[in-house]
Amino acid sequence: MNNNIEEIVKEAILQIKTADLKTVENIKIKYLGKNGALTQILKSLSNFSAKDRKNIGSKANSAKSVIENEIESRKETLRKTLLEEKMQKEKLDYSSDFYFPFSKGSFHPIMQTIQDICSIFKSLGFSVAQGYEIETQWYNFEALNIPKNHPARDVQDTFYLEGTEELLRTHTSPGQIHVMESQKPPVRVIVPGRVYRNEASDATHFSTFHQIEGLAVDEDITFVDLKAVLSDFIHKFFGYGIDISFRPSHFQFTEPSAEVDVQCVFCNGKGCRVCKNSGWIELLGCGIVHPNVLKAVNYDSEKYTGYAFGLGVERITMFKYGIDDIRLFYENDLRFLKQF
Ligand code: FA5
Repeated sequence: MNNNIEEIVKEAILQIKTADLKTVENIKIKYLGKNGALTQILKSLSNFSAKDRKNIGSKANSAKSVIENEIESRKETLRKTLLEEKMQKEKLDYSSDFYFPFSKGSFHPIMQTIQDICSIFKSLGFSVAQGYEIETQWYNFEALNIPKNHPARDVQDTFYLEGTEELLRTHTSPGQIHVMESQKPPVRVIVPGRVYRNEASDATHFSTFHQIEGLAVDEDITFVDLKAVLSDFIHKFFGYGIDISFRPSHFQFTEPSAEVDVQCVFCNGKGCRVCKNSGWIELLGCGIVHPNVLKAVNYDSEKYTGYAFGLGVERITMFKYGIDDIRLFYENDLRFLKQF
């Protein structure tokens, strides 16, 4: 009888190993069901002596658990395989219109330009840092060599936060100060961000817009490095056929300073509403970092020099895509946004 039980277990396990879900249920009935092989043995125990009954009964019961466990583990394996097959078959393609009937989103053109500009400057060895939209007057003005009551503060009409010393930054230049406070030269960084100015809108001016600040500080940096890096950037961004002009200018935080203009694409330099009949559109301000700015962050202004620039992201995007009014970026008109 003992041999018989072992044979039954072997036979059952062999069958279970290759059984599908339906067969496995039949095997269960065959061995453990009401008239199953093991049930028959257990039912017949009364025919045996007390000693054999105990021995055979215990063997038959453990054989029963072995077969039950085997069946459960086979079922589990089969269920998992079926589920995997099903998932594989029913894998959803979310890019397909069939499963996703809504139109796909895209980045706002301003965000796209910021990403494009960042990746060009990264390829030129610059890292990317973040500044703060709410700034103190020290970071936005004083540290940038714009002392209290200086007329230069009137140039940028500022949104002050009521009852505080704080303001909405008028440019990304305070980002330069944060970077220099947190690291020693050499520095090569760009700081993209949104800026605010309390000024009237027209085709090229808006009260909220984006800038990308650039800063490089090291020994022996000159205006030639600045010109080279900006020309390289502009050519990489717009292509090599573009006309650029470096025009002398004034910023409190750079000396000498310049503004970079590109020939107006809307009128090919003849003069129009967008370029205010000048034939040129101003893209950015730049210059050699003023020694007072280096001193404000405890850099040795005898040892180090640097250049800085601030690009207008909306202007660059207008120029790249031939958009003749900055306000279009902020009207949330889907017919406009869908083109990007
Ligand atoms: C500045 O903001 C300086 N911080 C730039 C700078 C940085 C100079 C580092 C030197 C060194 P400006 O006010 O000119 O400069 O603004 C820089 C650029 O932002 C402009 O060339 C223009 O492209 C863009 N810009 C300025 N005002 C507006 C506006 N209201 N709307 C949209 N773009 C603007």
